[in-house]
Amino acid sequence: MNQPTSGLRGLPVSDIFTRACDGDRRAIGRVLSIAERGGTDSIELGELAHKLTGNAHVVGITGAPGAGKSTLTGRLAATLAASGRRVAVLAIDPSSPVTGGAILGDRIRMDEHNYGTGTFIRSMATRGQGGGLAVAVPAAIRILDAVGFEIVIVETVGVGQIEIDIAGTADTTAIVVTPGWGDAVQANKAGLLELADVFVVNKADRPGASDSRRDLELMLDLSDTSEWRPDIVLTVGTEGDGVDDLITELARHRQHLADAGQLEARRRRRAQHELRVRAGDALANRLKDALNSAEGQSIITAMASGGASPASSLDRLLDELYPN
Ligand SMILES: Nc1nc2c(ncn2[C@@H]2O[C@H](COP(=O)(O)OP(=O)(O)OP(=O)(O)O)[C@@H](O)[C@H]2O)c(=O)[nH]1
Ligand SMILES: [Mg+2]
Repeated sequence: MNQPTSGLRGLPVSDIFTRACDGDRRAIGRVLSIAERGGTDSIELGELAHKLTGNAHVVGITGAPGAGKSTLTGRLAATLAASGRRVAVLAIDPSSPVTGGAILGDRIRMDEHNYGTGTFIRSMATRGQGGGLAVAVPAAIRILDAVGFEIVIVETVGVGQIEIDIAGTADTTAIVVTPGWGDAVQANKAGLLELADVFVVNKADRPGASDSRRDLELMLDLSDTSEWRPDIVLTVGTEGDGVDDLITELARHRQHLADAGQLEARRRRRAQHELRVRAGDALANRLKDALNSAEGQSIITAMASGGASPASSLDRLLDELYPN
């Protein structure tokens, strides 16, 4: 527990990873930082981790700001941990830099909720180069899976395409709404309803929770639920009411995925999304180099002066990008 950070300093990546697999929290934190930073260490880490993945149940918790996602995630994690499950939480902050107030605020708030001793919590923010969260989140999930967490909960605010993409690549996605018609409608507009495997009406201690349930049932009646009909769970995050029902529902969905052969399909979707983002990064870097090269500059000059057509300039540029 109180192992000094210096205990890891200078250790090869493979040793830190081994310690992480043994449950050393500092080592887990360190391997996540290595993955986030990118570079050669992260490539080595990726080679070690990927072979050990495929066991964790990845649960996305998403919904409007202030819906009670963190409170609920805390309860969920603590309850799972109390029953002996190894749980990790990735709390994604979409906008603020890593040093920003929101991250710190969330972290303190989460600690206050006492996630239980079996829980590992990590906040992540949009930053760095390239694909940012779209690359960093799957990488972190893979590591948490590899080091032996059975359940990885990813909390995102359900606004913005990146967050929605992240939520959509979980094995099981829970959409959190609060009482009142507006929330469900907003969630619908944001494209969140299609992603839902479980609906949570949190703050069910407030008036209107049963109306929200009815609204959601009506929306579900209008959509295709032949494969799976999401259940609607009422919770009071602050009290823990309904959390056991939510756990049951998450497990039921996971079982459905396994029975229907869908676990594989979801993982393929996650891999495809991540590959697309990574490829986009790699190609963009290559293109930048090609345009900055002497040949690239000459292609630009020729096209700008009217000496070469756009199509022939593109051909030349592609030759520069992919010499055969
Ligand atoms: N009355 C009531 N309040 C709740 C409930 N769950 C959470 N809250 C309160 O709602 C507020 C927001 O809760 P958070 O858990 O921070 O919500 P969040 O969705 O994580 O918020 P962001 O991460 O900022 O989007 C806090 O003041 C909570 O105490 C609930 O079931 N009932
Ligand atoms: Mg939160």
